[in-house]
Amino acid sequence: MKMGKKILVTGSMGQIGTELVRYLRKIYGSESVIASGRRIKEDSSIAEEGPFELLDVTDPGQIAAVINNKRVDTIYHLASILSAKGEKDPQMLWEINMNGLLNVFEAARPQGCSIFFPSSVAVFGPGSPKDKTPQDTITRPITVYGIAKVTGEMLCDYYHLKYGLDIRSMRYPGIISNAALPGGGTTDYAVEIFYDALREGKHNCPLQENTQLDFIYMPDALEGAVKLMEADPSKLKHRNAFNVTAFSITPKQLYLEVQKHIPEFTITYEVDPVKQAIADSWPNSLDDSAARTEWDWNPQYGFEMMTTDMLNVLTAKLS
Ligand code: AKB
Repeated sequence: MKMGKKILVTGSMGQIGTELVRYLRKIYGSESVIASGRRIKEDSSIAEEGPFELLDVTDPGQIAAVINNKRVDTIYHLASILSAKGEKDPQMLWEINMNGLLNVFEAARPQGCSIFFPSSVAVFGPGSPKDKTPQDTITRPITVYGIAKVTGEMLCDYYHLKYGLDIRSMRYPGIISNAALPGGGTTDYAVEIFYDALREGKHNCPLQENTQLDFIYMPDALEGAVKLMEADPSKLKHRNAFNVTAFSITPKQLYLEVQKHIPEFTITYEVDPVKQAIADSWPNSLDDSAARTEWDWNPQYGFEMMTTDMLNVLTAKLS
């Protein structure tokens, strides 16, 4: 176990936070990782498993108090609204995602905390190359979520260059996971399809069957975040933010892969125009060679292996 760090995780009851807190506690020790969130969710045990603080990232004073009182030196700032939900209330998204990030930077500045900021494939837009989208290319998104992520990436650079904060970031594609559900994202279907296959034997997909998007499995998302934060800074030519991916699939391909395990499983398509427009504006596939070269991004789970593991874990969980 690596000791000596004091880590704060914001948004700890979300899809990534729930698993990242447990992962970090295994590496750095339970008492070294402070989970936080605006409220305690009834279906989450994160607040009982180790240190927890009620923390609203839209309140700068609350963040500064936790950082100072708990002597925090590293922040994984996950609190955010996802893409599809953001389109329903852009102002709320801006308040939480953008002003929340600014508040975290300002509170972290006097203490010189290191910060992990999850960016997203949502930074890309219709003008970006669709296939093998390069690390450095046009980023003109059409969602408020994407605009906040691009601005966030630029602020990461600004706070690094101007104030020397050690901020690192990666552009997550859709993340497939089996602990906490995602909510309000465009890629959520790729998690819901597993629950629906096992519980109902059918799934109603909000995206067209041929909509191709990048994904990674949660164990790789967690390992990647810590690997990036632990990487030798002299090797990082890019900081904000690295493209990462493991596999690029369509709803139909995912359906057929799940059906190999559950032959009676069926799918229908009822397209959500908001989600479809967002997905259509995102890349089909990313070029993640910079992450592979600069800090050894090396996802372990491919498409088939992820599907088998998801079904095994969820079958045990739901039985
Ligand atoms: C979403 O769908 O909004 C997120 C993302 C790709 O950033 N999962």
